[in-house]
Amino acid sequence: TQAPVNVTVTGAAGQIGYALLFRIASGQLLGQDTPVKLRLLEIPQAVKAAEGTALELEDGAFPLLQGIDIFDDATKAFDGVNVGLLVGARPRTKGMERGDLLEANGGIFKPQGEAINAGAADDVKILVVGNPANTNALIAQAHAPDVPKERFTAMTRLDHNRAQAQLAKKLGVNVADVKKLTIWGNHSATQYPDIFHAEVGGKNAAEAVGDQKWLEDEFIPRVAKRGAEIIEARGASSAASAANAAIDHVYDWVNGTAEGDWVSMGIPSDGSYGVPEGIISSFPVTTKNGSYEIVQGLEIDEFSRGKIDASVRELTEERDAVKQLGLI
Ligand code: NAX
Repeated sequence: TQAPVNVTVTGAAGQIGYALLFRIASGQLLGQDTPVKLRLLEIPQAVKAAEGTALELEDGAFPLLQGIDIFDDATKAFDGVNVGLLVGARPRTKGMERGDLLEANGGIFKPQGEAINAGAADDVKILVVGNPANTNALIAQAHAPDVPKERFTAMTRLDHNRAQAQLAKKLGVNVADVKKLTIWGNHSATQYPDIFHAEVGGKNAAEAVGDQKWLEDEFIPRVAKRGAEIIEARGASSAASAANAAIDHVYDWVNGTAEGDWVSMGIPSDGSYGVPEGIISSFPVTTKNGSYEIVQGLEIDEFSRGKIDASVRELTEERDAVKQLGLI
């Protein structure tokens, strides 16, 4: 058997953490042949709650779980990290301006980036879930100059999965029949879920839908605002579905995407599709042997171009704001 993989989870005592940790322990993050060691990071006030979760993890008697350590110090938590799930973040509270939000998160993701730089394993892979995820990933990346830039990613897989489910429902097919969907841009309400290259049972999805009005007035806003719909219904933000998407993101990054399909990941742009180099934006990607590649050569029509540009503009504004704050 393999040596255990060190998985660091921040915000471990939060609601996503609670849904995520048991699935990691059961082998769903990396596969059924890969033992894991969990390294949980929390703020001091939440360490006790994380310890409670650790007791329950023990009670799961997971054969692949080879250890749990709990820290309130990022340098320790990221020591030897192979896979880092950065879930803990500072949420926007009443009266907070965007600048305040970015600054508060800078106070979290800067030291975590430094800790990753100091202690991460050579093969480290980072997924930022905590919002604003794309820009938080950019901040962490900026403070980890010794780690290859492409190892810092942000989660848009929940948006991808939401789009897949909505499209399957509309067409009355199984989600597994929907392939090649793309989320472009920011994990925010400006994101663009693109069905023009998607396939349903081998046919073009946009043609199968044949309803531009549904696309513009229902599908795109429903996917982009699904988070708010969940809060409205549940009285709390998406947790198990977010944890599920984090599992999907990392599993596919490590184990590869299926032939004839792709996934969406927030990754540092290489300038593809006119997205400014360096910002962390969502793209269609295929993965293989632990690395990913942007799907090239897709034709982008005027409608899609406008949507992608709008979301990318928001990302460049966020980047400029954190630059101005001295966070990158
Ligand atoms: P919770 O508030 O339940 O949990 C967050 C946890 O993070 C808390 O236990 C808190 O103590 C901890 N924390 C705060 N600062 C920390 C630090 N510096 N180091 C370590 N831990 C720290 O939030 P939860 O519902 O779990 O959501 C976590 C984050 O995911 C939020 O930022 C949320 O906005 C974001 N989401 C991102 C999604 C995505 O698709 N990218 C979707 C779901 C979710 O909304």
